[in-house]
Amino acid sequence: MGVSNVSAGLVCDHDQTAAEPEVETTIRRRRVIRLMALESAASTHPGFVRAINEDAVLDRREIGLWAVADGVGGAHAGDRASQAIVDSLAELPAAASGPEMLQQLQRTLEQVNGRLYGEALAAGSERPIASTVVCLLIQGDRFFCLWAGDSRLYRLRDRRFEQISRDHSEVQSLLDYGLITADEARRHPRANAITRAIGAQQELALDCIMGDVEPGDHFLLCSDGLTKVVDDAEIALVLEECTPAAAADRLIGMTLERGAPDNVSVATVATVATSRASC
Ligand SMILES: [Mn+2]
Repeated sequence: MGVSNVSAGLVCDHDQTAAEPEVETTIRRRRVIRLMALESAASTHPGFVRAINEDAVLDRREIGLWAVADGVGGAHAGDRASQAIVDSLAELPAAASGPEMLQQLQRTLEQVNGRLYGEALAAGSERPIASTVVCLLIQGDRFFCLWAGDSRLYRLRDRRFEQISRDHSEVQSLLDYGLITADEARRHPRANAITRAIGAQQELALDCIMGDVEPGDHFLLCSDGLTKVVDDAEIALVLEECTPAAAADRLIGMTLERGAPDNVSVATVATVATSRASC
């Protein structure tokens, strides 16, 4: 179990807004290049209750792309859907810029959506061939999160642990309306009911959040198999104390120790400052 990428990959970004004082005092303002190494790991496990693993994970540190997909449905529809997503993302070429990469990513997910939707339609199946997906794209000092469904992206920064994505689920809607508490949401009988997924509808509606990346950030992508049994405070502590590879193993391990009622997947990404250079 576990695929890990722990060697340093360099992300080079020309950042003209965050010039350091010694750079500004030179006659010709120089561009500051922020060098960050990315460390990452990904792991998935079927758990102890489900017969097959309908989750799939992707770790492409070399192009700054990670994904977790959680297949919906049974009769091998779920695992086919999540695997189709990850297989398509595995072939995504590196693009010249972050926005271009994001566009390619979106297009790829739309294509998979169309394919899976069409397949279920052609088979006359009432059940969709569908899967959630959460993607993290890191390009320079920006990140983009693209998702559909309830697989999540979290970030730990300066000891602040934050859920970046927002679930597309029935319980999230109940939470938004203040009808249930966060604790009730976790134990809700409709906790598995998602409102968006790749392949579920003809038109795909993805959500996207972008933000800055700072050295020392830890990101976690995960399926609900983790968050059903490990709470936020425990996850935050693991990310704070462990390297991405150790954190991925530890989070899967904690889930297994607690009976792993669902398939569980994690991808962990940390940014480490290497140096600042100018040119
Ligand atoms: Mn799940």
